[in-house]
Amino acid sequence: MYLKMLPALALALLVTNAQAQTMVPKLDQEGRRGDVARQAKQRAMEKFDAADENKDGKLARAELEKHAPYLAEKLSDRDKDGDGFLNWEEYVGHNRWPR
Ligand SMILES: [Ca+2]
Ligand SMILES: [Ca+2]
Repeated sequence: MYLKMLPALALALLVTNAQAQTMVPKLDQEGRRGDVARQAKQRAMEKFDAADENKDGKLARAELEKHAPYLAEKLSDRDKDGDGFLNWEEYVGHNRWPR
């Protein structure tokens, strides 16, 4: 009885894992997921550009503190290349939405 259910359970776990890895939809995805991705990217770009006051394409700590304090607190975590600024990929936290 239990043994019969194992393959289904294993499959369910695999699917869940795959979904977690693709939580961030790609921009070129068809249908609703693609629409959501494009809209979310658009909103993120507007916020990024509004926060980037000196228009150097990256967010300094002072810009983050003013516009996105929650990211200023996480700057050292999010700043993957360690230059003290958040670039676009570091700001959105993934590289699936190239600018
Ligand atoms: Ca800036
Ligand atoms: Ca950086």
